[in-house]
Amino acid sequence: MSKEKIQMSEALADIMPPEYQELVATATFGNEDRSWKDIGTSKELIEQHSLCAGCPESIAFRFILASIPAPEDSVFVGSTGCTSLVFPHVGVQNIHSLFGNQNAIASGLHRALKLRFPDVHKDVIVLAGDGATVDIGLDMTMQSWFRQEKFTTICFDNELYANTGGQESGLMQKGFVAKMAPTGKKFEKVRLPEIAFESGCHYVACLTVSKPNRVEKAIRNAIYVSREFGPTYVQLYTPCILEIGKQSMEGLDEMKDAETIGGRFVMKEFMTDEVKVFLKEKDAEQKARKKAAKEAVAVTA
Ligand SMILES: Cc1ncc(C[n+]2csc(CCOP(=O)(O)OP(=O)(O)O)c2C)c(N)n1
Ligand code: SF4
Ligand SMILES: [Mg+2]
Repeated sequence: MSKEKIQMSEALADIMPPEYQELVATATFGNEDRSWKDIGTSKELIEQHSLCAGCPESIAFRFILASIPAPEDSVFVGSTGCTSLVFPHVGVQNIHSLFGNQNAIASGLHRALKLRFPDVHKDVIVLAGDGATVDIGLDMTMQSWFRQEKFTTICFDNELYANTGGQESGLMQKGFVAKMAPTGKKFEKVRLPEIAFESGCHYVACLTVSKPNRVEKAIRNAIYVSREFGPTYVQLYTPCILEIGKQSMEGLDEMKDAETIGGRFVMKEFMTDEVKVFLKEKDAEQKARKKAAKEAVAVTA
């Protein structure tokens, strides 16, 4: 399947790096039902990363890139921050925008792609930190929702400005003391998932990235709904282990603890009634496709 979507010039085949050869040969381009479960058997769309060892943002990137339904027809829009350091290593088209401007850039991009390719779903996906999404870029974020722009916004919520040393953000929890916020946060974490839903998002999910199944479902839901209805928002708790004083292997436990009953990040989803019906239909379609694929394999075996 991959080869039908991504081809290599024969003249260059012998000098292309092995990572690229592998990408062309085994990546899951063109398979709508690609999944995090392909990790390990096909080439991932992230080659490496420049984040701190064990940073939950790196796990989030791997799950998101394995879950998007059409990477060959997707464009990510990033913003300055720890996330932006990863995009040069990613095998999907992406644009780096000026800090905070990501949803404005994505609005223009999506409209242009719609004009240029009216018959293809070109998925525009914003992926930025909480500082970019909720603080400096909040106006751009919310105006894109008010305008009902048809793309997905993903926020990596590590509850501060990690890349610049740990300043306070609107998503920081009350009372938290960071390196560059020594007096402690004075008010509660802003409830952006609720605000997003009230501001016109048709599907909203807030969760950690400890469970790949859930991340995959939320990302696919958000993208499918954005194609048909309008803006969608996914907030992923990806704690900055450096700032909360955890070791590289402790990020996963931090996320698991945060999502247990009574924790700060128990998964929540908001959607309109028509989206509920739509997603049920999408689920049924996917199940039917998977069943047909299994039967086809059984016939050829
Ligand atoms: C226009 C502009 N303003 C400020 C900065 C400085 N700056 C770079 S990264 C950053 C904070 C990023 O925080 P966040 O979006 O939460 O991402 P994180 O690094 O936490 O993943 C800031 C303020 C910048 N690069 N450009
Ligand atoms: S500073 Fe924090 S958010 Fe940034 S890469 Fe390191 S652990 Fe991850
Ligand atoms: Mg942040």
